[in-house]
Amino acid sequence: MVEGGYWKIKSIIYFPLSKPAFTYRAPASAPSMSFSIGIVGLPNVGKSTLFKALTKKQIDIANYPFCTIEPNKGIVLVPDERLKNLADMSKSEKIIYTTIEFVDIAGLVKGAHKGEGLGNQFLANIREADAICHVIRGFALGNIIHVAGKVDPEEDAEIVEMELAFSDLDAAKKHLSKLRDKVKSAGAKDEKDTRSLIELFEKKIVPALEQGLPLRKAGLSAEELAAVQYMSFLTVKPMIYLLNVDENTINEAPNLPKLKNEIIIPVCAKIEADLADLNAAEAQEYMKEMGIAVSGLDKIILEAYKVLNLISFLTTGQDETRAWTITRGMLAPQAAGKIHGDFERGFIAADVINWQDLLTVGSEVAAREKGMIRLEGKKYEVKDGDVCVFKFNV
Ligand SMILES: Nc1nc2c(ncn2[C@@H]2O[C@H](COP(=O)(O)OP(=O)(O)OP(=O)(O)O)[C@@H](O)[C@H]2O)c(=O)[nH]1
Ligand SMILES: [Mg+2]
Repeated sequence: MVEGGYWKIKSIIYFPLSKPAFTYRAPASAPSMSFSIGIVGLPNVGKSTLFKALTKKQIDIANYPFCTIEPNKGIVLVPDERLKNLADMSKSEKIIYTTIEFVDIAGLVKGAHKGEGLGNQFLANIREADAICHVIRGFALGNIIHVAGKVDPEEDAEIVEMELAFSDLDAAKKHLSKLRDKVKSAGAKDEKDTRSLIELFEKKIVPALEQGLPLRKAGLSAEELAAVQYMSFLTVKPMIYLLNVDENTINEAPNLPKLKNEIIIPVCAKIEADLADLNAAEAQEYMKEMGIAVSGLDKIILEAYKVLNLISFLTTGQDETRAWTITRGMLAPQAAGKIHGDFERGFIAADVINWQDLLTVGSEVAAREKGMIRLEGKKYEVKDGDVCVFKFNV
């Protein structure tokens, strides 16, 4: 009862009367970090054309939790059929797809590390990327200039690999000299560690890079790689190769050049650009006409998931159905931590059911009645397609 007046409610703020000691629903849409992929290649190979095609449509429809995006960064939703089905079952208000960020940079030329072309400083923009997408020109000369005057995918790829290695070499040498200075100053606490790092740089890292060998192929052990993770070396990152082919040769996969046993994904930036301008039904029709089963974007995402060793687990409820990206092998508490730090810190257990099983039985209640929901603990390794409900207490 309010004396002598009336209530005028301007806004309503909801707050819990007492903090529940035991909650286990995911809060609505905490922003999650995207995995990011940097796009490299020679100039005029179609990097920006592809980048624009990949990110154009997606940005329009995206319900992503980022407000500003720099012009050379684009967020792409990871298509996931499972979400729609689960959202229908749960009558979810919204679907939140997991995302991948693409970063487009200038083209590298031979000698970029010595300042040729635009130099190589712009590589700093992809140092933090999780993987690299290397675009190689496969489309004919026509009126689009090729820096070397001829289309030679193998040689072009080699030039780019070398420039990435030289960029890492530069960083490695600078760091090595710092390490040497450090060990000279007497009484350095971590002298032993520093000396073994110096040895790793001198014996393995610098010699490999001097030969233009990417570090991921330099035979470093997992421990050695972990020891230099803070360097964000470009040539350690997994690489996806894309061959940007003419639209009339997109289906001639057997003619693809062999790149030192690497898997090359053929895409046609031009077709992707056309697809980006169509609605879903038109795009389907166009792809059928061109004889393409999977769009370039889907191919890149599938490959990225493979090389990055990624999987998705799912959450579903009335407010939202959502996919969360994690690394294969991640245990339940860390996976829960992707949703919220508290979920990891106060992890108790997880209710888990495969998405297909849940759909088949039709509802969480029915699944519970049939005893199909498993209670998993801290040691549980989350699987692709697991629908999870985390229980925690902080
Ligand atoms: N015929 C044909 N032309 C293409 C294709 N992809 C891109 N191009 C053309 O090639 C030119 C260069 O494309 P961009 O996407 O700007 O190339 P880029 O790799 O970003 O180049 P830089 O930013 O200079 O390193 C443009 O005129 C594109 O229209 C393709 O698949 N087929
Ligand atoms: Mg460009």
